[in-house]
Amino acid sequence: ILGGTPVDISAVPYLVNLRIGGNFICGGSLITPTHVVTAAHCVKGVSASRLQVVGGATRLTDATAGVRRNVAKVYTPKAYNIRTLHSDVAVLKLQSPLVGANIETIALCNSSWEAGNLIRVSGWGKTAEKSNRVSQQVRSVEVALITRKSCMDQYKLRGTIGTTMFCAAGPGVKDACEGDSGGPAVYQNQLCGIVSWGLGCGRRNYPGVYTSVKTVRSFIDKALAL
Ligand code: 4AZ
Repeated sequence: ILGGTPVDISAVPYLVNLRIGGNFICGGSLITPTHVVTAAHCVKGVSASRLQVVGGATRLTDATAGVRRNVAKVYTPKAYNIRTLHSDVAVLKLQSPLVGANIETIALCNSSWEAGNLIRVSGWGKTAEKSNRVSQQVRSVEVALITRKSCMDQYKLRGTIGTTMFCAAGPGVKDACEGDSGGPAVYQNQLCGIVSWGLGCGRRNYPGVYTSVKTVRSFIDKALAL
């Protein structure tokens, strides 16, 4: 997270961190006591048995912090495209309910928005593009939603802003970064976006790109029913 502030996990109790073999890889959001939404690019091809989810932890270190759960199943949509990051969403089914202090579920998106509305993004990602490490403490920032047209114009030949994506950035140097992927973008107390990609972090003319939860809602609902 660039341009944000450190927060306690109690301010973002739906935010979980994802680990492979104990190592932090991505953020995620708890949508039922046994389901986490994250980005497909975080978990595609990873065996569920290697994945763990930690809730209720403000800091990444400190092995005793938070509540840890193993993952039983990883679901990604057929439409996910590893090159374009179309449909960059995954649902993780946990082996047992993730409950405890400062752990809460978040509702899926029902809201509509317009350019300029602010959406809250949180995670343990890098605090500068050129940094070589993630943040130990969770951080949070509000970024402004950008029209599809202006995002497409800004990315031009540097990427495709597909129908499952939306863009947000600034004002000023405010953005998600590496390590924030899979984490929540929250509007009106609803999970409306998933951190997906961007060219660098906090660069002028290259907004953060998010998976639009509304556009992948049918996949999420199907995964919850499995
Ligand atoms: C990443 O590499 C990443 N500035 C996530 C978000 C953004 C850029 C990169 C958005 O996971």
